[in-house]
Amino acid sequence: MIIRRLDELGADRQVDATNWTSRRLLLKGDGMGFSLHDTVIRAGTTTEMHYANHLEAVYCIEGSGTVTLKGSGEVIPIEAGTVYALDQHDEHVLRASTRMRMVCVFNPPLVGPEVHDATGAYPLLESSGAS
Ligand code: 9YT
Repeated sequence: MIIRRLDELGADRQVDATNWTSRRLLLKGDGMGFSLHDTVIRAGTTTEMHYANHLEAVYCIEGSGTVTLKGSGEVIPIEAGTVYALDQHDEHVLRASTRMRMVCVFNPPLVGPEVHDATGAYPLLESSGAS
């Protein structure tokens, strides 16, 4: 069994981007077949994402904002208790009205250091590169 606590995560499991901080509780190396993140989105930010290489489910546990689907233009309100699952690799824009805290699951799992590329995707990495 793996036990991991948010307040005990090392720097190698925390990724800071301009709009968010992702605490990566479970990664590919943990062997679960998915990665599990506790992610804080900064208030007032707009983030364009397109996870072409991954499926992601996002469960909002704090705060509120919207997700806009780039294809249809549909605007979906997100608040604590809402999950959205990007089952079509949906290109989308997340707008955080307040600080938001999200539990995110990625399949295939992230390996550790991934940040968005210019298209809003994460690359498919085989390992974190750490020795
Ligand atoms: C909600 C969302 O996708 N935010 C970007 C960060 C990502 N979820 C992560 O790596 O934790």
